[in-house]
Amino acid sequence: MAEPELDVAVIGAGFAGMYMLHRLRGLGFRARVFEAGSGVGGTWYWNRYPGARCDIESVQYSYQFDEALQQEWVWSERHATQPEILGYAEHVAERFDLYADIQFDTRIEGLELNAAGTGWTLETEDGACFTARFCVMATGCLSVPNWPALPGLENFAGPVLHTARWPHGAQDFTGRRVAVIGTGSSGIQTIPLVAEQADRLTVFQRTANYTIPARNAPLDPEKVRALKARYKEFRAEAKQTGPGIHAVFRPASVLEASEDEVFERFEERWRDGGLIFMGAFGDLMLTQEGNDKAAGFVRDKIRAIVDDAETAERLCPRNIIGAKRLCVDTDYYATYNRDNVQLVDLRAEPIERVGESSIRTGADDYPADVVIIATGFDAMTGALTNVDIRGRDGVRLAELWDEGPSSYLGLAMNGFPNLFTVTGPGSPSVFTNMIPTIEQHVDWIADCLVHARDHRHGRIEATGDAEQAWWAHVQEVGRVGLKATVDSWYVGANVEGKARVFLPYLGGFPEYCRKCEEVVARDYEGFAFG
Ligand code: NA7
Repeated sequence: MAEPELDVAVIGAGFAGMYMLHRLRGLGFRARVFEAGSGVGGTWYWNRYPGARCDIESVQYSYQFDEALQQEWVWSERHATQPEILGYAEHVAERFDLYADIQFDTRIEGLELNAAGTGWTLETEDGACFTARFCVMATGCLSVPNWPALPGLENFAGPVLHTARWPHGAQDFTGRRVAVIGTGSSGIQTIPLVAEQADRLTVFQRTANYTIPARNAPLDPEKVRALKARYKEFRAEAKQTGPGIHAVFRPASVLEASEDEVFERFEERWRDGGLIFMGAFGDLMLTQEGNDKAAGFVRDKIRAIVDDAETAERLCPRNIIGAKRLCVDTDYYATYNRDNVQLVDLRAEPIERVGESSIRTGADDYPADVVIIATGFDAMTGALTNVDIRGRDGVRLAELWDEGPSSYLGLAMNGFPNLFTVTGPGSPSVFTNMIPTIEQHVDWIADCLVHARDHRHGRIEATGDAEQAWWAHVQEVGRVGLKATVDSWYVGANVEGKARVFLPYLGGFPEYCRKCEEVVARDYEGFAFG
């Protein structure tokens, strides 16, 4: 059999693929990254809509593998904008000379396991083929756009812009009538900015969402200096929390606190802003009664901010707060006080048809020159099932996962030897601070590859038993509390026809790391080598 061209092929040049490449090269592996886009950054390359920002604080949403990098890079704001995060990714690519081994504008369409089960053939969209001993899918959790089935959308005369595939270059909405469909994080971030420009903005909301003020602001250089003086310790402390985020998570029970205290604590968190709102009490996600207190607090805020009582009620979510990912915004609710903004409740009047220059619901016809689709992603599995991955005996991953995915640690799948996933389903990924979690996964994969090389193993594969046991554990932990009770992308419920399965691991970052370390200590327990 011919020698494969590469030791390791990495798919995707987001934060996972970039760091994977850096590690692999440092270890002497022949590695190349294949990237569909024309630049690095992954989700931050594609999601260029106005208002796009990270909901994790910039000083935490960044790499820590290189002390000089984290000391020298200067973030300007508490929550970094998409252009700043993209600039950071580009800086890292240049700083570590990653561009030399990234092949851009190359979409991998298929992966085929060789007959011996010891390597993969990669097929690109253009029909080119590459061979590699190992493949690492660094394809991201939020990278495949979810397009809504809207009858007539193809006949709309103006631009149709998906937040997750935003065109390069500024879009000018001045004098235009804009429709936004979807009120998740992307919609909530972009709506206030589009409203400032557009002549008219009509927001089509299917489910009202909870959002907390970001309280974004320039970073205080003094505070940053103090943080950088102990960055390593700060990072280590962050890793001890469930989400891997440095913040105060109060363990106290909301059910045992007095009404005054409950109000005080929520008020404090609302004032401070950000995702950490849910850290006000330790049991907000455990009981309906406790959760109602947080939900009720936010609903009262919405009613206080939004002038029109009917609009305020439409904006008030009725489901569990924190079951879907909490949103973080700047002036979202207040935007509905503008004369040029209108909210349409799709539960009361579903979209019937998109016309050439309007959107028709059961109740009215709303004129539009531009449609912004903010309907999210085929999260966590979409980027894996979108590649035609054919494992042992020609089994297709997409077919195997038809009833829902399964994975060992979110890192590897039985039947697909020598294939790793970074933050795959069954990893803590989206419940944690993604970049540090990516670093943990990449380091684990790098160590595993070195182990295989040192022991002259040509094949590494998760065993079926280990995968089943881990997946059962992921499902069991996912059922704890209220998270799984709501339709969300965490359970695959946002994509029509997708199996409803709990996708990320809810057991927390420390517990996950402990398990990964234990696997290694037990000589890669749950993996078969050949
Ligand atoms: P999300 O959070 O999945 O939000 C998508 C929004 O689009 C949400 O309001 C959906 O309503 C709505 N949606 C989806 N399909 C439709 C159709 N067919 N018609 C009308 N409305 C629809 O995606 P985002 O991009 O905002 O954010 C994803 C993550 O990125 C976010 O959680 C952060 O982690 C960053 P629904 O609630 O399903 O009724």
